[in-house]
Amino acid sequence: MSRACLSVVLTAALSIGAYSALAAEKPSPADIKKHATSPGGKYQPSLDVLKGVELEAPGAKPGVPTLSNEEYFRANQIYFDRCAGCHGVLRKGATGKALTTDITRENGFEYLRDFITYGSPAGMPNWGTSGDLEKAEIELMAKYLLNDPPQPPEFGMKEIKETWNVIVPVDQRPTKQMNDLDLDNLFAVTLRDVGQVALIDGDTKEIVEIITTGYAVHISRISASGRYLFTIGRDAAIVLIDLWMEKPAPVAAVKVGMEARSVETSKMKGWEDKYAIAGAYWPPQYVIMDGFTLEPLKVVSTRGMTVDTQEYHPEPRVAAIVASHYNPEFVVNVKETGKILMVNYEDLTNLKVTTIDAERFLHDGGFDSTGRYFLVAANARNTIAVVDTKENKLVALIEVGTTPHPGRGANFVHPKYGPVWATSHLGDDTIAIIGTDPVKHPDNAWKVVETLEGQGGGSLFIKTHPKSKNLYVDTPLNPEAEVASSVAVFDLTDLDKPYKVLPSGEWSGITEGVRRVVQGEFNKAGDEIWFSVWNAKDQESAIVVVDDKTLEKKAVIKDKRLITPTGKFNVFNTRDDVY
Ligand code: DHE
Repeated sequence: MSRACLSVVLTAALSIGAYSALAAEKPSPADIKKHATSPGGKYQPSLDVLKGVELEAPGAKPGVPTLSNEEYFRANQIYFDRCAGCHGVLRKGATGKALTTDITRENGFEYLRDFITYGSPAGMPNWGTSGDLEKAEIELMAKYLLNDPPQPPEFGMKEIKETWNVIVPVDQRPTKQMNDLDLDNLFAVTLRDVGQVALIDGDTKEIVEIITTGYAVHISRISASGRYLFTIGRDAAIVLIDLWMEKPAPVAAVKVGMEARSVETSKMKGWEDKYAIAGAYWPPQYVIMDGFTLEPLKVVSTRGMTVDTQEYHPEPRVAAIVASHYNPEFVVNVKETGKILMVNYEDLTNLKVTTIDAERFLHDGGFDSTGRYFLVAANARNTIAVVDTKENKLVALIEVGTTPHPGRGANFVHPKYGPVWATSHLGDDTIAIIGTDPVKHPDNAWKVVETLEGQGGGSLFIKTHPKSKNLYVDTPLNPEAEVASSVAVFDLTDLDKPYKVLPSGEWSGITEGVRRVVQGEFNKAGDEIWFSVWNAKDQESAIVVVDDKTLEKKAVIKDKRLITPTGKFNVFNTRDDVY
């Protein structure tokens, strides 16, 4: 991870638990010493793109410190980078407390300055005593919080259309695959800090193409036909790549907002490839597009009431989106309100949306092995929500460990409990195994049937494959470098056996950096798993390929173009939801 990017993840994140911040008493020096930032706390959204937007300073107000435009811009940068993930873009609160001026002005400058300096044991980071912010920066932030929050611009159909670009019209694209790549076994690899995706041949392990995508590109998804690859950057830029071209290349692009993380394409029988959808963090909205050209067709806001207290939330971000296999629908997870929207794309004019009240702070998730049930982590609520995508109903809310982070999770058949899905956690070392078969194993369904103990907290992704007998658990955000650079492997035929540790960072041969080992992804055959060895932008990174049978190193992919590799998406497994 680059230093800048690490600081984005670490510092933005540091604000976890800030919810109790301003409501609490000023902390005592003894309490201040209790501060510890958990790995979960190191993983909050940073409004990375918004921080670059020049927003005008509010005019002078009696009793409120005036900031120059320059000071205001700097304060906005710090706020969007480090605070907005928890306190919200509009400062109306998310996982953190609201910081609106009715609250901040009552507390006053000195209180705010001290609170930012020392933090609170409940979770507000000690920005000053940790050395993360200088005294002058803290004073600037205290003054900034006394001023009205900025209102970043909206990004409606007009703005979206202005960014839309069809690079190769549909009628000028090939009518058959023009290259001899084994497309099903191609991997799209996020090169995070250079805003690129590397297409790597799963058989030869050669880089086929490096394609420029959006800023700090986040994920790739693949159309139902396997022809079109969609990438989304944190700047909400979507790039559509045609894998049939002689040299796979972008054929369309569009920006669906200013900050985003998720993209998906229609997979229902009869609707394959037809539509794409992307969800934005700012403005809070989702956009349905033509799947072949990215023409924006429909923009829908997610602003609304929370599922628990039923209060209005002005900026509920769109987190994971998956495509239903049972209905012509997208499953859209709205983070801050806790709603799961089943968006039916049959008739975009008379849009039918089934709203399922789940739990607040939905983040990431995946299907069970049948593709019928979708399990998603409400991470700040230590809960997995399950929805039935056939009946469009909430099935269960299951309490798991601290800050679950499944990625898409892992499906396997448990020797005792039958079909299960598992998640690891950012906030503790456990792996929660949940029964998913309400027909043959009704007593185990939608319950944690077993909890394993892994290497430590800071896990982001867990993975297996229908053909594998292993469960791989990464720990890239663990504070111990050795744990962050290795993977724990459990034997699925005997979960009582101690896990094995694969020192993938060491196997890469790289000696510099933390070598965070992140996100296992299987090849199509399910006999090898790829891990990114993720280092800073100016350091060497790699991909280590592990033989699933022997658990030995099979190959190391190194190339000077492989800068900050993180997520990897095998075309076949991503298209068919195999995990
Ligand atoms: Fe992710 C998935 C949001 C930081 C790598 N990430 C997701 C999804 C969301 C999300 C909502 C689900 C998308 C879907 O399925 O439709 N990620 C966020 C954040 O808000 C957060 C915490 C901070 C931020 O400001 O972005 C964040 N994510 C990261 C990283 O730092 C990671 C480790 C490295 C990187 O490339 O940025 C990272 N996120 C990933 C990956 C996936 C992902 C690899 C897809 C996993 C999969 O198997 O599908």
